[in-house]
Amino acid sequence: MINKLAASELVLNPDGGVYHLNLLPEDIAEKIILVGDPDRVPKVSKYFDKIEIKKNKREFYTHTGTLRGERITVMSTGIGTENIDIVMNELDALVNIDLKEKEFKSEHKALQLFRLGTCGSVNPQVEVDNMLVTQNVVGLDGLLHFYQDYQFENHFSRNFLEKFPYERIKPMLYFSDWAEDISDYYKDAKYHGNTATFPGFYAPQGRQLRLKALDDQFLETLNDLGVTNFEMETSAIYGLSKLLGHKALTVNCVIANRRRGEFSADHHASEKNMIEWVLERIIK
Ligand code: R1P
Ligand code: URA
Repeated sequence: MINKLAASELVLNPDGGVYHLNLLPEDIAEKIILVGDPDRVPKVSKYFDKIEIKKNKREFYTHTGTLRGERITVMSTGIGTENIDIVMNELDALVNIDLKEKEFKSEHKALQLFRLGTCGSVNPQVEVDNMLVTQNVVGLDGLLHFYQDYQFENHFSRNFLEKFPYERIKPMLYFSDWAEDISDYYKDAKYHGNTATFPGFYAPQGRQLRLKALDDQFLETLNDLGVTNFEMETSAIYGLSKLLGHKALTVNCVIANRRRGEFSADHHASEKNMIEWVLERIIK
């Protein structure tokens, strides 16, 4: 007997589309660019030959069109891994669940997901206004603790977990083996690194305005464990992609050098560079 997903579990809109993303299966391409900031969506889609679909709900803005004749989607995720939980599950539902029958499809479809984000570096040598491709990611956000079957191990993760000193934080580590498969495309990125993803921008990333953070040496400690940069989405993108059978790669533009206290003088220009650099490589 086939179990159908209940209306409370796979929530759909009156038009049959997925609840938060407000999209139908035909609204997305297999190649999807994920950006945090909704304002970054038109900055990407302006390079498309044409835009066929524009839809939005809350912070999730989607444009689908063609670039050099190939179908492509750009979507904003807003800030944080809790939004990525929604984005990944609903994107997967669009391709791997029959939304009318509310049943899993027998054939699996793998999406290609590219996060184009911004980040802060914690390695003093990683300079602002350059791009960094994420090889390994340390999830300090906690999302993947709620899923089963999440153990991803490699040399970096074993070393990190052995030496991580903060008992009250439970790291989860992931890596993109796809990043290795397609590294030829990205080998000219200035930096390849190990990203840490956090559930906040201030104390979680060691920033102290009026409140003290956990440890004054937080940035140095994580950098000593091999972390190059901080942001707020990649752990969930890499972890859930692995579990759901999708391919994912994060390219972040470094807009802050935390160890030197520097912020990009023109992060819009760096963002534009990154968009053009990635679009050239995604679709030849
Ligand atoms: C914080 O300012 C936001 O910027 C970074 C962080 O991951 C977080 O989402 O990425 P985006 O520029 O893609 O939003
Ligand atoms: N995004 C982050 O999450 N942290 C930074 O320092 C810069 C961008």
